[in-house]
Amino acid sequence: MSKTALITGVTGQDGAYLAKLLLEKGYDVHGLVARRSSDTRWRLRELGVEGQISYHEGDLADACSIQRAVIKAKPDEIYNLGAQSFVGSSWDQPVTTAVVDGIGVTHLLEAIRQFAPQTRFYQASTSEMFGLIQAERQDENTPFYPRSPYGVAKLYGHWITVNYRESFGLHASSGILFNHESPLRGIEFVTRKVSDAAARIKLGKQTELRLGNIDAKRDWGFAGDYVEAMWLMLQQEQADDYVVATGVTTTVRDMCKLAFEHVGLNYEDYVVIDPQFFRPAEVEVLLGNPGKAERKLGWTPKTSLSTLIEMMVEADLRRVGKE
Ligand code: NAP
Ligand code: F7E
Repeated sequence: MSKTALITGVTGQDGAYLAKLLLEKGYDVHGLVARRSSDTRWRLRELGVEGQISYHEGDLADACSIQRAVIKAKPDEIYNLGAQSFVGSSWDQPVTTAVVDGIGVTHLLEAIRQFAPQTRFYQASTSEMFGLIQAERQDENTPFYPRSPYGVAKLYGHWITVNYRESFGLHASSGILFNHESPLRGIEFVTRKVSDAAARIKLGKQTELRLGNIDAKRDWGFAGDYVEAMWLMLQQEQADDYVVATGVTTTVRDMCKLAFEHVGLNYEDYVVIDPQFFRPAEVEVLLGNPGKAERKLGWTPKTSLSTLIEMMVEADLRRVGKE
């Protein structure tokens, strides 16, 4: 018998890669989609899976819609990937971020507790919860210190997941994922902003790239690798929490260098530092220790940052070339 999965955030970067992975594994895939005035399914089309998913209209802020989706889909596994996921916007929409990224998790956990207690649950937690880092390499035992309304909301989502596991015995796991990118990344995130700009400048369609704090360091991996770790977490007998990262950290500056070098350009000739892209409070450095995921899940990252950035720049060159 094939398993059924419900993915919230199925139209997002990770949702698209996870839907493809689960379909390849023979799952019946259901997706929660929020009502929007314009099309949001382009990533699913890009991966050729749009027509293979059963869609349920709903919003994480709306408990009724969450209950209905859980009851109708009857999933064996729920992956909660839906979120207001852009750190920068979380200062502009702090309450929406708290409701969707925080309270939305409780809506799902309550629906599972009341209507489907055997359903396994994955919560998309984040390295942003470490924020002002309390250890040089962050693992599952590192204390949290979030630095944005996004980090604070996600910390609530993480702890309510742990709490429902401990209170009600739910099979609820939290994946503390470090930054992961792909050609399907939203254009507002720095890797994609850079790969798109490198392609446009190379093709003569842009003259400069305006960035904020290019000394910030991130532990960047490939989204396609990271969704495998999500799936592995829900295949374990016991639910648990796992850090998923590469164990390598790089400055935004060096990531830019890689992208521009790939198209034969020097980033220093095009990057302009612009105060509007600095944040009210910055997470200066993140570096994960994925040792537990390696030992217990048998998961390791497969894609280096240079391969990832090349993949992104190549995809943007093709896309911009057709415009
Ligand atoms: P993303 O591309 O921004 O996708 C977010 C998804 O959430 C979209 O499908 C979006 O729908 C949906 N969504 C937004 N508000 C919603 C609402 N109120 N109700 C229902 N759905 C809603 O994010 P991602 O990069 O795939 O990340 C997936 C998850 O992992 C997020 O929870 C994110 O916070 C977390 N995370 C990401 C990273 C990373 O580096 N990518 C690292 C750690 C954790 P629309 O298409 O309609 O906007
Ligand atoms: O910023 C710096 C910025 O927006 C990375 C989300 O998926 O990962 C992501 O959050 C760094 C920051 O990602 C620009 O200040 C400089 O230090 O690509 P980002 P993020 O904030 O790390 C975590 C793990 C998540 O959970 C989130 O959902 O780059 N930076 N100049 C810039 N960032 C942006 N966006 N734009 C710039 O111009």
